[in-house]
This record gives sequence, structure tokens and C-alpha cells, in this order.
Amino acid sequence: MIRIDAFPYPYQFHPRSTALVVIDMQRDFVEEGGFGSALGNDVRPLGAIVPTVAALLALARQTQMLVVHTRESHLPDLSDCPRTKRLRGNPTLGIGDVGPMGRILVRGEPGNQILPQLTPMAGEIVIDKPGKGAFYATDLHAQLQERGITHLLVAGVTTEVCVQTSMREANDRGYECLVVEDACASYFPAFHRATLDMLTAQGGIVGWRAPLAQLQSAVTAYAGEHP
Ligand code: TIU
Repeated sequence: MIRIDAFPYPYQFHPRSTALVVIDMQRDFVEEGGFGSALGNDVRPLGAIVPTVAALLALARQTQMLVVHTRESHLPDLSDCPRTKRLRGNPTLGIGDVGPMGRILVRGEPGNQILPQLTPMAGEIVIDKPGKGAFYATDLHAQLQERGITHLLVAGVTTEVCVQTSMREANDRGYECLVVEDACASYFPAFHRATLDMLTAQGGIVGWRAPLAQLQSAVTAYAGEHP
């Protein structure tokens, strides 16, 4: 078992039964001209975590963990987008409208792609999700169950929206979840911090948190014991 010095107490997992879930590291959230900036947000705090997410992906691949990437996306006819979701936000540049990176939050458009630095590799799972949570209206749970996954390391954007929703959904389905705190980000730094606190309060009510460095040192120690 790999043992991480996490909060609120150590987190133990085996790479064979653990998946890294990278939430929505798409151009639509991280780059200017996408959904996030159309909502009036400064996207820079999200861009700042890209190297950390890349290092986390490298660690998961080196440890031969299952890797899952998600994208928040809608069908071109928007039949999977509730009218309420479409009406909220920017009235002139909303979901399905044409922006500088193609139609906002629509599957297959340039803005909907995962950042090139974090491109999924062959054999990794990519989940297109119409909601904020990765389990809502997707087959993620079935895919994880098929592979015997019991533990999830969670990263991506944004901490208080899709990362938190997905971690809560996973917790309710019985997964032991750890959020990698410096591999996720919010447009609102105070929400990022508050989310990490609320997920892990009350003895880990939703799960654990730890920075990437703790994960890296735990994996190095494990590799030393299992050469
Ligand atoms: N707006 C915002 O903070 N987030 C989202 O709309 N989706 C995700 O978090 N991926």
C-alpha cells in the first residue's frame, strides 16, 4: 500500500485499485475566450496549476494507475443541456453560442478539448459529462467498478464546482477520495480554500486532501520498497 501523510489523517491506497480523475482541464475553462472567461472570470489561477496537473499525470502513469479525464460538454443539438443551465450566465455568449474557440461547451469544438499539455494517452478513459458531477448521466461508475477501482485521486477545475461535485458523488458511491490540493483551482481563491476545508472537515466527511509533493514522496518510498 502507498501511504500518504494526508489531512485529516493518513490515506492509504494501492495503485491497482486507484484511479486518478482529472476534471475538466479544457480550454473552455482555462483559456481566454471560453466558457469560464465568458462568465466574467479571470482564468489565470486555472492556468497556474497546469504544470502541477502534468506532474500528477506523470506520477499516475509511472505508477500504472488508471487515469480518467473528464470534459464538461454538451451535444451539438444541446438536447442534454437543461434550458435553465443555458439561460444562466452570459446572455450574449452562452452555452452553444459561437466564441473565439468555437461553440461554447459543445462536444468536439476546439474550446472543448483538453489542454494539449495534458492530452489523454491511449488506454486512458475520457468521460464527456453534461453536468458538473462526473457521475451524473455518464458510465463512469460502471467503468470504475469493472476495473475494481475503490480509491480516487481527484484534481482539475474548478475546485468548488466540478471537482467538489464529482468528489461528493464519488463519496456517496463508496469511493475513498483524496483531492490533490495544488492540482485543482478556482477562479475564486477563497472558494478553493473553503472547499478543501469543507470536504475534509468533520474527520474527512467527504475525503482527504494532500499536496502533490506528499503524493510524490509516498510513491518514491513505495517504489523503494517494491523495486
Ligand atoms: N464555472 C465554474 O466554476 N465551473 C464550471 O462551470 N465547471 C467546472 O467546474 N468544470
